Amino acid sequence: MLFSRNSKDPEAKPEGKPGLFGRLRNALGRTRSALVDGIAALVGGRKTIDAELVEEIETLLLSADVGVAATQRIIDGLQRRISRKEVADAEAVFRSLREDMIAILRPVAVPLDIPGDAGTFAILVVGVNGSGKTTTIGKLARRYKDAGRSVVLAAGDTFRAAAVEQLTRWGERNAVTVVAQHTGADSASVVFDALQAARARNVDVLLADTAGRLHNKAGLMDELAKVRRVMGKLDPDAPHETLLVLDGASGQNALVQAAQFQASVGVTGIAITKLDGSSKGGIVLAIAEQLKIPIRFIGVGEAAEDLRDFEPEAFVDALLAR
Ligand SMILES: Nc1nc2c(ncn2[C@@H]2O[C@H](COP(=O)(O)OP(=O)(O)OP(=O)(O)O)[C@@H](O)[C@H]2O)c(=O)[nH]1
Ligand SMILES: [Mg+2]
Repeated sequence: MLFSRNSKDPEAKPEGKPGLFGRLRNALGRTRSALVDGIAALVGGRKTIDAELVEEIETLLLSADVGVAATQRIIDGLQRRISRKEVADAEAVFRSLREDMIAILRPVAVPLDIPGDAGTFAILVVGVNGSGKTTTIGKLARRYKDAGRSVVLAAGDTFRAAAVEQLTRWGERNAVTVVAQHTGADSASVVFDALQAARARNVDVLLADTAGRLHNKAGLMDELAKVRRVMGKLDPDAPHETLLVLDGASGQNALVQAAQFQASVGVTGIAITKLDGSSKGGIVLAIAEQLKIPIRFIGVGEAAEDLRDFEPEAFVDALLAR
């Protein structure tokens, strides 16, 4: 565990388990205390909402990794409302932030829609080392199984010795077939075999793991492009989704990674993981404002149910909860 969860949840269910919103709120606790507690302290101690206060809020947003562009938009919104005399107290400040944050996030909150009868839907999962690719695949396998979909996993990370084993464990836990070869095998060939098998068996969803790779290593990015190409030989629309997994604690570097993966292999969706361990959850806003790529999922813990559909209102409310 990267942090110890706050067990005191006023909305806790009778059996002692926090509800979905409570879990999200707990998970975002670090970012919230960096951002919201700071703003509340600033606003609470003042009689007037003035320029100096706005500047301090701006600094807090930037240090929570909200990024320059999204911060500017949120601050502009706040200033506009102040000049219209709509913001006179702390509540109004928070309302202003909430409104603009949701406006930034809403356009990228596009759920991953898997059609029911269109053959195997192939999801290629990419990202830098340790961002959470394999774990996200395991969580997705569980989610799709629970929804009554058939699933096959492709152990396309043939580089790291323990990678196949890690994926196989997720497969076993969820009674899902894992197609794998030996360490050092050609990743494209593993994914090709897996997609072929999945299509032959009319499987609904193929989830293809890949080795973590630094976004600035051209050779490794070419290898990913090859994986894409061979998938396209079996089905011109495959991969139907290229899901980039970004570590929510990696700060502004996540934006650089995304740009590189986008240029090399094309990215159709993003999952942002480890928001539970990070005080920099504002990166979600930076990603939304600057990349305009759909954010499909957020990871807020290591358990299967800790992969959530990305819902802007729930996210912002959990972030700004006091
Ligand atoms: N707290 C927390 N941990 C996570 C989350 N997602 C993944 N992890 C942890 O992050 C670590 C790395 O996850 P992996 O899924 O192995 O990452 P990967 O991208 O497959 O790594 P490589 O294959 O080495 O590139 C593991 O310890 C996971 O349990 C999350 O949302 N929250
Ligand atoms: Mg992995």
